[in-house]
Amino acid sequence: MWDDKTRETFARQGYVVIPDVLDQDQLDELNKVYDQHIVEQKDLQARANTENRIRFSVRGRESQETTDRYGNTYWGRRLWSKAYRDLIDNETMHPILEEVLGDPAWGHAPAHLPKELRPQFRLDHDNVHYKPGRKQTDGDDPGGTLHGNPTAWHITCVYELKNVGPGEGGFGCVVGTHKPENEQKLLDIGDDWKSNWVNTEWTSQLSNWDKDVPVHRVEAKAGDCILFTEKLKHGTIPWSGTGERRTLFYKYVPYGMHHGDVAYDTNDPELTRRQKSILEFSPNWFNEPREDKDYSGNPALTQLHPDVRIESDTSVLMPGMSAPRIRLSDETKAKLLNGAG
Ligand SMILES: O=C(O)CCC(=O)C(=O)O
Repeated sequence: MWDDKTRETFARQGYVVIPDVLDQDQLDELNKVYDQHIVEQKDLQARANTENRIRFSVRGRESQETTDRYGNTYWGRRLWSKAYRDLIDNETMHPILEEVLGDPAWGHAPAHLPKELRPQFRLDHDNVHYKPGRKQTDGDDPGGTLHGNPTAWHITCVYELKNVGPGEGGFGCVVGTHKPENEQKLLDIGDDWKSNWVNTEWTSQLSNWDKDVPVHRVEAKAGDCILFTEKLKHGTIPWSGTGERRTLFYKYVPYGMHHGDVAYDTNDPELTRRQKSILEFSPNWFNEPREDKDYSGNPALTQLHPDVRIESDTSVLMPGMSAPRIRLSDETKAKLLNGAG
């Protein structure tokens, strides 16, 4: 499943579909809980009739605050059920995540991440996308804009709970744009390529789109996992399937690199030890908090690892890849430059 051919596909495209990751029993449970907690909720039913995508998080279903051993505050309580918790460390995806987030050659982990910490990746956040089946009478669906950046450091497991057939929409991307050389081809298009990237009933692609960087509309069966790097330009293609879109996104980061600002409740007694370790904040970090967020509830997010560096060494990278951007304040950079860190 994750052999050299799959690695090569992932390295070239920036995404790969790993087939049959979930069996029918897992799908049945995930869909059953989805039915109970999501689709039957009246407010969501109402919103399902609008043109907007429905997005929410597995973590945020109920809220309750708890505190971990480092004094961080966690928000949210349950990951719905065993099947949802088991996706945190899915047996097929776990070794793949460990490699892609642990080996700096892929450009997610900083090159200076000590070897013993490399296996310790983390689930940073998650999303759920839902779309009801489309009817002739339904109005416009604008889809989403392209985003992603070659210097990103997180990767996503996209679990499809229902089939996504040819041309139905859902996950789309511009193949190869996780590499700066290909990203440049998009930047050279000029105009608003972020919004005008795909031809559908409701949207259209710019006429001067560079054919070297084609858009892929990714099809998948229920139970498949689309693995993509957030370095890749990707977005939501308007949904035109007659059936529902039910997609789960589990977004992971290397040890000591955070993307979001909230965390999971690791005091949940139903989590396994391995799941807890994948959810728990690291005690120290290789990047610093975002300036636009309040981290007072999460003091450990500000503790830097002694080996922090301003930049990741690019000599370790696979051909064409970018190193992760190390987010540090100007003050920290100045200290590191002066040899104080
Ligand atoms: O599959 C989709 O709808 C796109 C998802 C997306 O844009 C994201 O996860 O950042």
